[in-house]
Amino acid sequence: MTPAERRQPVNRLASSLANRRQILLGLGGLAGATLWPAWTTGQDATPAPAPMPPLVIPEIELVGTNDALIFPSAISAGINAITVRNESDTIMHTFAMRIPDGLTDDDAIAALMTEDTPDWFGHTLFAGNPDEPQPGGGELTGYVFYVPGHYMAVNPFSDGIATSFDVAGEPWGRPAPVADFEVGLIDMAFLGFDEPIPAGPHLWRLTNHGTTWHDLTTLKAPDGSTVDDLFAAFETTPEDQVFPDGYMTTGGVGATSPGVSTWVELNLEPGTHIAACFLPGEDGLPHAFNGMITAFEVV
Ligand SMILES: [Cu+2]
Repeated sequence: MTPAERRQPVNRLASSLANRRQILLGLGGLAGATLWPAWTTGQDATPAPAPMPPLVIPEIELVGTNDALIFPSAISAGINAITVRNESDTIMHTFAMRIPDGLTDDDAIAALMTEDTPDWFGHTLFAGNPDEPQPGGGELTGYVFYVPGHYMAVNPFSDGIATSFDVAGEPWGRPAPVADFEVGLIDMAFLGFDEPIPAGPHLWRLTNHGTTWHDLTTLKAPDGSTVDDLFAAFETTPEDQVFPDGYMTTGGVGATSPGVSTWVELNLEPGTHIAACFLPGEDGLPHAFNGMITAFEVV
């Protein structure tokens, strides 16, 4: 096979690029070691591969109202841009989980309703998603990677309203967005809040490096306040109020499984904030009560 003949499949693949998997599979079937120098030096008049077509990331809306959670019944696998809009009059807190093959929506709802959660619940996939947009139309946008399967999205703050959806197709090909910040979630702490965070809109990537589910809530707090101040304020907060007076949610991400990355654009104002994970652990307590909470400054 001449070098030109070897290049043909590569050029054809590059110019007809539908996703990266095609390229990877194509190169894997060729003599990569001899192919690479000829392909990169362009020693003859073979035209350069056509520019790659843009890889379009689907834009999907998740809308919460007082009595419904609205999401497409089917989306494509891979990275999706998710905008969560809160049209209810209270906090919207959502998560999406993959229901294991062979189980039904009813099985998933039963698992959510019982205190004695079944085994699968602890290791099914929680994909992470932008979370806690402001009531009355607030929006948060982020990026979520979905593997194929059947999912259920739940908003526990509106009487457990849920909707299920299917994810199908090839999850390869759409590149992960480039984030401004990296935040790590571990058992039981956050990584990445040692330095002040610049104010304004920034894309955060959160990765769960732990062994159990985690999420992130950011709260605008009274300037100079500490985690202890927040805990003290909770003690006098009425039961029907989610956060104490003076503390306002400024967005975060919903439940995220170990090994999963999820992205959210947060737009924080200067001042003291709190980052916390309120997901329950095996002891039934929110992780925040076991140390997964920190104050940080936005400047
Ligand atoms: Cu946690």
